Order: sequence, then C-alpha cells, then structure tokens
Amino acid sequence: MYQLSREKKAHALFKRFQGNPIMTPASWPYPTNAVFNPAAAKLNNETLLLIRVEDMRGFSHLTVARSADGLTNWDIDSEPTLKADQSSREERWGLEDPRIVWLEEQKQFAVTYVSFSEGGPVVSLAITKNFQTFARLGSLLPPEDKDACLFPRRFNGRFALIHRPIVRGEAHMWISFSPDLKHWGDHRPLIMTRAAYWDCHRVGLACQPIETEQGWMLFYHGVRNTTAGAIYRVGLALLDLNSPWKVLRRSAEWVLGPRASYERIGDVGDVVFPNGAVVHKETDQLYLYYGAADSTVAVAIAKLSDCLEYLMSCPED
Ligand code: BMA
Repeated sequence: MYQLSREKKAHALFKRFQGNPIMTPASWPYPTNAVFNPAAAKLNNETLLLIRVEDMRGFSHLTVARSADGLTNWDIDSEPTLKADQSSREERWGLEDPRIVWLEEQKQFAVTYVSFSEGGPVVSLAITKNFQTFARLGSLLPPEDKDACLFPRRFNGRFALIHRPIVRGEAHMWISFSPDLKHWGDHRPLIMTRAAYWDCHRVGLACQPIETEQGWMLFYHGVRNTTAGAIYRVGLALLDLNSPWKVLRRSAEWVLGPRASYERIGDVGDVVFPNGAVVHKETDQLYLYYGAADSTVAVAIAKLSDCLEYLMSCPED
C-alpha cells in the first residue's frame, strides 16, 4: 500500500558521502579499466574493501584497499590481491563481485565471489585471516549462480548461504544449507522478484547479512528493465534471527537508486551495486559501499536504527 510517510523515510535514509566517488581507475597503482562492486569488512581497526577490478581485456580480479576512517586516504594493494587461478577451469574468465563475512567458529573471514568461465558464473569460496593468503575451497553450487554470502554462524548445526541461481531465466534469491561448507542442500527460495515493482526483473543479495536484535538485515539489489536499459537499485529485507529462511519484512520502496552523475554515467549506466557494509556501533552509522555505473567505488551513510525503523514500517513479505 502507498504510504507517503514511509516513502519519505525511504528517500531520506541514505546520504551520499560528499567525496564520492571514493575510488576511481585513476586512484589505482596499476592500469585498470574500472574499479567497482566492493565487499567490506573491519580488520585491525581499519575498514577493508575488496574491490572488483576490471583489466583492459575485460577480465576481473579482486584487490584490497584499506582506510582508517572508511572514507578517505585509501591504501590500495600495489598488485592484484586475489587473481584467477589459471589452473582452475571455472576461473578462466576472472573473479567478480565478492562478499565478506567473519566466520565466528573458524575465526577467519569467508570470501564468496563469482568465478567466471565459458561454463557460466559460479559462486566460489575462499577463507582468509589477513587478506594476504587465501585458502580456496572451490565452487559451491552449479551455474548459473551469483550474489552469494554465508552467514557468520551455523543454524542448528548447518552453515547457510544466500545466493542467486538463474532458474527458467528467472532471477530470485535462494537460501541453501551445508554441514561442512562443501556439500549444499535443502535449497529454498527466499526473496522473489515482485511483479510491477522496481525489483520486478531480478533480485540478488547486496551485502553480507547484518545481525540486529530484530533479525538479519539484508540489502539486496533489484532490477527493472526499461526501454532505455536496466536500472539497478537497492532495497532492504529482514530475516528471522534463528530461522533465516523466514522473511519478516521487505521494503516496498528502494532505499538507494542511481541519481548522482557518477551513478548514471559509466561503463554500465544507472547502476548502484553494493557488495559490503560496515556498521559503526558507537555512532549508530552504517556505511554502504557500492559500485557506481560499473566504473567507480562510492559510499552512502545511514543510521542503522533508521534503517530498522523504516523496515519495521514495511509490510510483511
Ligand atoms: C550484474 C553483475 C554486476 C554488475 C551489474 C550491472 O549482473 O554482473 O557485476 O555490476 O550486472 O552491470
């Protein structure tokens, strides 16, 4: 149902950082075509972004950038941090769109990313403590699959993965379970595209799941195809804390859409594509890191409590 007060809240949640875009190909220590779709984590009191970097062949790899305040003075690795392993066939066309989550049990970070090859995109998993050395655990589910992240802990003994397979040409978000991070099953549809809405053609997870007292807060991207091309926007959902296959709330409105010139113009215009968020509990702030127009990295800031209040005013899914 249309509600002006809720619509105003959705519109006002995020403020773009005035120094946007925070990183562009010109910031890079080596030649690149585009830097975009960053995953985010906190490590040693710094904000760490793992950024998709597209080279001049059109293939991507992942590179780390670190900053003390999460906004300025980014220290970018002088070489690619995680490159396609040419001996592994599913990575031959590069690595794309990472997400990072801290695994409490392993005391390590899990990085899920898209491995691309002639076989189609698959989700792969790597584990790391320091973002210098990585243990690669291989691909998780068959193609075509993207937009995946683990939860930080198990549910009734099982790990859980949100991901986005393409089924019958449709692009919905699913959740799957595993006892060992290797064998996956109990696949369930989670968040479906919504006819007629801004997210009617595709949906996919944006950032890592964020734990709150009310439930797991999810950012997801939603796509509408128009006569001028696709528009990628960002919405919110809330999952039950102990049963994350249950969707409690879903935003009727998008909370971030392409408006700034760097979001509208680039290699792929009209795209905002977040892959990571960092919550600063002391200030109740949430920094949402996103790729803008498949070309640069940007950040928008909201209050976590405002996001939750807005979500709770949205209908049940
Ligand atoms: C999606 C992904 C993203 C990209 C977006 C817009 O399918 O491939 O990496 O940012 O399209 O081009």
